[in-house]
Amino acid sequence: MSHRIVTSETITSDLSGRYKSTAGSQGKLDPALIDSVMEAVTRDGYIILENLFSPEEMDTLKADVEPRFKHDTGRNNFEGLATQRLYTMMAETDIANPIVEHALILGLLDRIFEPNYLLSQLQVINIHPNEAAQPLHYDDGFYPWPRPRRALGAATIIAVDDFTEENGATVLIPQSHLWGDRMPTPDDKAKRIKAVMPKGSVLFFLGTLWHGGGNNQSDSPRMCLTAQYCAPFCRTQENFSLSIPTTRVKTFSENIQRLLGYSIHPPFMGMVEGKHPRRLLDDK
Ligand SMILES: O=C(O)CCC(=O)C(=O)O
Repeated sequence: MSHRIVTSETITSDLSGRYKSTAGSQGKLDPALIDSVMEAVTRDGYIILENLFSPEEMDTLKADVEPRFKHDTGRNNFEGLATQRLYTMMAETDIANPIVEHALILGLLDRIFEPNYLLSQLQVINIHPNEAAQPLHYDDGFYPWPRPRRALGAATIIAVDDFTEENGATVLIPQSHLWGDRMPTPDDKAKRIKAVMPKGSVLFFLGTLWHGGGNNQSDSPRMCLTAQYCAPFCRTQENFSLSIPTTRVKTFSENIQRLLGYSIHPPFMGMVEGKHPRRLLDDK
């Protein structure tokens, strides 16, 4: 039996008059570069982009976010009982915005998702010494849709500190994005690799890839920034519309505004009173 999606053009076309999509408006990159990165992502489920950001940018980010942690530990073994997490950072600081909207990252997301994909969550994760390994998981697992399937999410993990064999570098199982609905077996776990990378590098991976934070056996914390993105018709993990005041969003770039939900999935998902949500950012 074949499955067909039958829909009317009205349901798929962009009905907004004033605010046409700004998707794909980031700085242009050589399409051949995006092709070669996407080839690895499609095959392996991930890629490491070494030194995409400078060590100095990472030091500046660290100095900005470190005083903002509100808790010394997480609340369970998923958040990490020896791990600090900073949520909703855009409400306080825009230090991470250029990283969230880096042209290469948006270029990859443009290939993976429909226009007007969303930022699903943004966190700083600081794994302290003696932290145990996080349970393996895949990030878009909360969308109840059978696997194997397309990715409904994608993520970046940016090494703010060097990621080493000892200090809790993210652990992942290459090609696990292709699996059906199953848990990792002992054989799969034997194929785990650690995303060892110098600070300023980015682990980019699909929401269907099995991974987790590593155990930190070193004597220093391991900090990362992580941004997760999702398809424009999926619910985001963090409810940024409620947590980031419009007055702050007005000061952000169009890319960030779009990622935070001041955009629509055609014809009108995301509307406010039947209108494009970007109108909320207009000066009255
Ligand atoms: O910190 C890491 O390396 C990964 C964390 C992670 O996958 C998560 O918290 O969902």
